[in-house]
Amino acid sequence: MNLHPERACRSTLQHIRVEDRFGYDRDAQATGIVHFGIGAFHRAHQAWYTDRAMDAGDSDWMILGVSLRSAGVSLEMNPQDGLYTVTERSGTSMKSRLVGAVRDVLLAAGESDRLIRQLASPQTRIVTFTVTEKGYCQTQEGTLDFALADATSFYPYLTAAMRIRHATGGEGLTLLSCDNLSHNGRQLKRLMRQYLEARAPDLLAWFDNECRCPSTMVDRIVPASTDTDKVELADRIGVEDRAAVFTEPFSQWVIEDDFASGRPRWENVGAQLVADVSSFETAKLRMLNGAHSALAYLGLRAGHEYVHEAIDDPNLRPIVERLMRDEAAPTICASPGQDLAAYASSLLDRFANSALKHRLIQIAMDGSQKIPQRWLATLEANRELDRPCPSLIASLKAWFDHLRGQNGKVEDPLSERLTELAKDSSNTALALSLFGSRGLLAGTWNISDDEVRHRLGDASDSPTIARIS
Ligand code: CS2
Repeated sequence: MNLHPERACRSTLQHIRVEDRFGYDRDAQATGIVHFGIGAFHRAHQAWYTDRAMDAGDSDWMILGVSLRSAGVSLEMNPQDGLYTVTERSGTSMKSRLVGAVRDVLLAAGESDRLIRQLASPQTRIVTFTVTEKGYCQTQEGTLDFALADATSFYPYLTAAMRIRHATGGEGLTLLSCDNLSHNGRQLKRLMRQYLEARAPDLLAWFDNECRCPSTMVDRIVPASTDTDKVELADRIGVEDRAAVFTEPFSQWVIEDDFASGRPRWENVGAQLVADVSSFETAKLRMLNGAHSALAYLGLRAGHEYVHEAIDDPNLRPIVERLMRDEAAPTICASPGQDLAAYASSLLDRFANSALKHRLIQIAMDGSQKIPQRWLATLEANRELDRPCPSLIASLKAWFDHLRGQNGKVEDPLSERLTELAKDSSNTALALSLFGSRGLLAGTWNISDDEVRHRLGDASDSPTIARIS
């Protein structure tokens, strides 16, 4: 990659030519947030909101970023003193903000003492998470997978820190999940409790009384940054930014207002603090994410590379529109003022943003973790009302083709077993081996074997379904 000779960092701060930048004194701010999973999404979303909240006058909410697996982000961000840009793209317009909210990034396994010290520090009041669906280490039955949790997750670090906070009379923490799980706060609380019950039962009562796990709905489309993006950016802003993120102008954050000991006033910079996020969260998961996954598998199968190409395809657009308007929306109990028809229209526009270059293959990964809350919950709700879902069924069959290797290597925590099951199987056999009573994903969809055969088997390719798929 041939970038600009100067790198974005403290000493080049004044040379960075951006449209917008933070104005607060970073050195005067304490670290109030520890974030697990500091990828592009966090940098373009929660860190961006927190940065603007500090600009609007809040203090002591600097972020310590934590990577659980790879040192990649710390290598990008630490030489830049945690500084990076967020560039919003739409049509031909581009607008960059220099964000100062991330203090630095550590790799959990290599610096566990420092991580636990920061989590236990009285300065830290909130722990946020974007560890993706698989990062919560659930078994197919939804219980905690202890082998995974002990080896690769945040649970042990939090437990060690809670032990110190408890012993020293410290305040409780707010654990804020920002992942695409239904009832993400409730799920995190349930799994954290399972971990404590087994590994530190003496902390359970303290956790229940002092800590909070509000649910949130987070939304901003953030494609993985490419080298080409970063080269173009360097030309525009005059320095190299290896941690740059690129996103759409839209963003939404709906948060349950239930915090253990304070929070930034995110509402001053556009977040919505509400008593209950469920209708926003369900709409986002079933409509936005549900449509995204459908576009990914149907779009790749049709030979597309990007989301905007797939939504422009006259064969695919009606399937996705039907999925949102006629299959997902009727299963959602909207809050007053929440207009699901308008939401579907705005999603179609967002998907069509060709400046984003959002790769379908990025969305296609981890299907086994995403599909239950994106599609199966909708299928289940429609089944109770005896309503057909041709778009979702067509999408599931496109996922089957993806598992057969049609789009290259399958990226999924269950990839080995999934590809083994999919190899040389008919749709009927594969559907049964996934969703049948003894299937790999049994329990994710409450459906009998006969119904699996009837709805997903080869004979179920009715003319309507065949036409739309
Ligand atoms: C996408 C999401 O990759 C995916 O699975 O559906 O990351 C999506 O872009 C975000 O949830 C949008 O808020």
